[in-house]
Amino acid sequence: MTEADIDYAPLTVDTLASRLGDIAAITDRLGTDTSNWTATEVGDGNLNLVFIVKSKTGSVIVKQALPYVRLVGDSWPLPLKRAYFEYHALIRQAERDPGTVPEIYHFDEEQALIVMEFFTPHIILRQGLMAGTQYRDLAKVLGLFCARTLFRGSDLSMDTAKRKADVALFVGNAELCDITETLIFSDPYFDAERNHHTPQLDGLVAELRRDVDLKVEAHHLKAKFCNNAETMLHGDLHTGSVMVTDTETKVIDPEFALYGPVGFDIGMLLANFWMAYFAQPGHESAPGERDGYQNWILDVVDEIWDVFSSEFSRLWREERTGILYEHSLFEDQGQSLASEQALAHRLQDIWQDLLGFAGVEIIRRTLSLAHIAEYDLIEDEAVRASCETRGLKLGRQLVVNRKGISSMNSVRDLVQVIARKDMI
Ligand code: SR1
Ligand code: MG
Repeated sequence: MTEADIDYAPLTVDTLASRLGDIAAITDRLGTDTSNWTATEVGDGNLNLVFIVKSKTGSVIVKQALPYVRLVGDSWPLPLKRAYFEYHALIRQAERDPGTVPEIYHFDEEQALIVMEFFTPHIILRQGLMAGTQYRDLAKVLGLFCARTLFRGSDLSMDTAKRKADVALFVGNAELCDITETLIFSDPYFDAERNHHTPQLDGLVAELRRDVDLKVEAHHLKAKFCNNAETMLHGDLHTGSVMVTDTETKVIDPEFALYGPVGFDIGMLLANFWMAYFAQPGHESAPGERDGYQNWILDVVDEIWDVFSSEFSRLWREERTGILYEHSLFEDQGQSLASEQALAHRLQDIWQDLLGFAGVEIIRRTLSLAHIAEYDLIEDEAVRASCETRGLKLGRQLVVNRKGISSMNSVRDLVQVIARKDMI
């Protein structure tokens, strides 16, 4: 059966109650009297329908894949099966880092829909970063989430037959992988049809596209992304995939899940904080108003990396049950220091990879199809271009010079030097 043969139909606010009103997992929460339900479509992402459905007794999120890319329209078809991969990723993330992702109440593969926990009063982190709001425990939750999901989805931890079965399962998410491979690693480096950028960047864009070192390194990173099925990645871990309140942080939307290199998720995440940092002058009401907030963003980045590396190290020492770096070869031979040496090497590889992946993420969010609200909502084009230019300068450095950047302090210095320079 192909997707064309099935009885799929997109939900609307008017049909949702009649179509979902007899599903126990939903009526348990909203009640059986669907006349009390209200549905609002709130999808503001690039791909799907998202409904908040409420009644007097509860609320749920209903997320349904559309057969095309919502951002572009039906000229860009996209398979419905991405909901299946999101469902499988959410189940695995919930096991590996309990309490951080939404609980699933119901999954309908044919209708490509997932009914899940509605996080309220949480907002999308990207909105909070534009508003200049600080969040407690944000870095801790994100650092732990990355370390636990990335370690526990790999051959450092899993039964290898199960991991191989998972690699086979997620390999089917080829079309979403293709979006990442194309939009992140290739499109920004030539005049691709879907690209767009702020006009004042024309000169810099031409320079970047002539930059042989940048193009070669971006492609080395693409090769790493395509060839290294190390662990199950979230696959799209930017600040639009994080929901927050003052005290809680949650991670959503793993429909791009795939097996890939450990450094990818964390690199994409840090890139989005660095872009939020450079975008702040476009959101302040007086010059310098957001200086303190920019420092807070850099503190968050420092802490995410610290928490990630400590938790990854703890898991390495306490949960290394997979086929890689077996205890029988190291600790059991009285060679704990050898296992520490191997850990240091792995963290060093992850560090260099994450810098590179962060760099290409920054560049693509400025030049390729899918941009970020922090930049796009800056109305003054000259201000927007100067924020974006700073990001591009950092992105290029991270991609080309990642092997020469040894610590987060060096990145912090680099970010601050770039921030002080006159750009346009
Ligand atoms: C066509 S989809 C564009 C982007 O939106 C998603 O959130 C991913 O980041 C993807 O690259
Ligand atoms: Mg998304």
